[in-house]
Amino acid sequence: MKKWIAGFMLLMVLLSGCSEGSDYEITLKQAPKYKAGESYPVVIEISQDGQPASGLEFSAFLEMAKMDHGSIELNFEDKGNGIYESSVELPMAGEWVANIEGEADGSAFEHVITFEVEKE
Ligand SMILES: [Cu+2]
Repeated sequence: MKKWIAGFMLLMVLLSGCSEGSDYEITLKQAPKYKAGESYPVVIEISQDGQPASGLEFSAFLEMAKMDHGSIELNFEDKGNGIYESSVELPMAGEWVANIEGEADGSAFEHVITFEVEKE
C-alpha cells in the first residue's frame, strides 16, 4: 500500500514536471522557402504568459512529413525579445515538421510545429 502511494506521488511529480515547460507559446514566425542550393532564414518566436521569452536554449529537428530525408538539426541564435533565428537549406518543398527540444530553468520542453515550405 505504501509503495502504491509512493508510486502515485512520483507520478504526480513527473506529470507536473512535464506540464511546467509547456506554458511556452512557440510559433514559427518565418518558415524557410525552398530553392536548390539556397538557404533561407527560419524565425521562431517564443513567449510565456504573453511576455517574450528570451535566453532559451533549444534545437529544432526538421523532418519531412511524408518522406524520409533524415533529420536536419538547427541551432538558433537568440535575437532578444523572444525572437530566435536560424537558417536552413532544405532538399525539397512541401510539408515539414519541426521538433523543438530545449531546456529552461532545469526542465526540458518540447514542441512540434508542422509547416509548409514553398518553392521559390
Ligand atoms: Cu521530400
